[in-house]
Amino acid sequence: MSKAFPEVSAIQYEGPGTKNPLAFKHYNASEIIDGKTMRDHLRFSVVYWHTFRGRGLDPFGAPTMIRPWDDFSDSLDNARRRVRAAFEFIEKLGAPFYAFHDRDVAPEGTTLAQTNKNLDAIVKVLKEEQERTGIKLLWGTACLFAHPRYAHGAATSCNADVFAYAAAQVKKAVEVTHELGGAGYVFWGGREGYSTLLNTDLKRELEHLAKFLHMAVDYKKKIGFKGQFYIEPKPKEPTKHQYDSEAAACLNFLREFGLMGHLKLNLETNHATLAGHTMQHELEVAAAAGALGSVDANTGDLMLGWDTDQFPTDIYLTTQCMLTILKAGGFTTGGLNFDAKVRRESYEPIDLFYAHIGGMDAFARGLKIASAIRKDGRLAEFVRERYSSWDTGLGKEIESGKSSFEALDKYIMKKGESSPTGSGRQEFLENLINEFI
Ligand code: XLS
Ligand code: NI
Ligand code: NI
Repeated sequence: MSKAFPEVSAIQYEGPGTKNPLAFKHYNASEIIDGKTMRDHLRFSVVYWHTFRGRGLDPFGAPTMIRPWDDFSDSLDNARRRVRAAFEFIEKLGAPFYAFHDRDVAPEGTTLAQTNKNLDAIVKVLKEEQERTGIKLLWGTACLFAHPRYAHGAATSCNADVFAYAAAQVKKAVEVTHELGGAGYVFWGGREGYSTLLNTDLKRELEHLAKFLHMAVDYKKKIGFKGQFYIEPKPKEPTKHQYDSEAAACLNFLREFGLMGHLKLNLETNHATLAGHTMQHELEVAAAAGALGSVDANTGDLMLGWDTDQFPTDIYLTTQCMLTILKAGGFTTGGLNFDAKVRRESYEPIDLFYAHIGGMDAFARGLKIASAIRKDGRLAEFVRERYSSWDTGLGKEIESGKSSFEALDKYIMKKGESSPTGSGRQEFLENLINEFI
């Protein structure tokens, strides 16, 4: 087969001084940071849907993307060619992982049986390419949002038949993820929400979603799939309200329905900002619950209220992300998955390289900066000192559960007023961060 990207060879690390736009300035895969290679810290992943299925169409205009290897038909041959092109791209880029939805890789047939057969045919090619290149599957997932049958939801549909269809689809998607040695599997509730409460039994829908996930957990055990399950929060779009709206809502749902421990969170930057949070907030919330799993690395446009899925280039953002990820002990099964798409105007194949190289360099810098901040120690020391009243005496007693309202009342009555609290020093700390950027 002729090459999809004949003008590009393997992207190399050339260092910060290079003017070569097809080289890394900061991502040096084998460089050791804090005892681990950058490759193992960052675990970059390329998404199949935006990068190999995105065509640049929007509600106002036709597709723009030029993809010479793709005739845009639904044939299996086209799907096979696309796999070869995808792996050529990921291999030249030097990303160790990829991620896909079942329907990104293989076309739907007229029945589920036919669709599953199509999927099997393409999984065979994916497996071949994984073996040829050493590229691994970060996670698989099922598209439970594109087909009209899912317009009212999948696991939260008002129609029990649709729930059954979704279950059968996820069963198959988990099987192929297992077959491909996937490190994880993602549940993103693309239609699990509502457009109006007037027609919605919210309590029942949430219970159904929980039942669905419990069945998935049972099935995972049954087939011996050891990959990590994740749930991916997003507050809105496509529905007006999505049940998995943000990290805290997901954690509450998992706890309420006995699913904690079975699923971690896959957090996406643009979803965090749509929920009115910073990405670092979402990461901290997940980490505090021991549920920080993986990251869909992208960024939104704060001027726009939808999921623009742009490539991350903001060093301040990547630094904040890496500070929290390093503090939480780094990725185990998860990674930095570029759930991001090139702009409609960036329609040439080469733009896919520029976009990913930029995202990888931005996170590599974030990693180096975060590691330097941690090594320097002043930030952590400030936070430690700020809470030092909890390390001994009264604070220690409260934390260890040895106190009570009566005891505290007695203590403060005797003292008359609390001791002064030190300055929060926000500006000082912001300046400190900038020292490293
Ligand atoms: C959409 C989601 C989706 C998930 C996978 O906004 O980010 O792409 O990551 O279904
Ligand atoms: Ni995502
Ligand atoms: Ni998204």
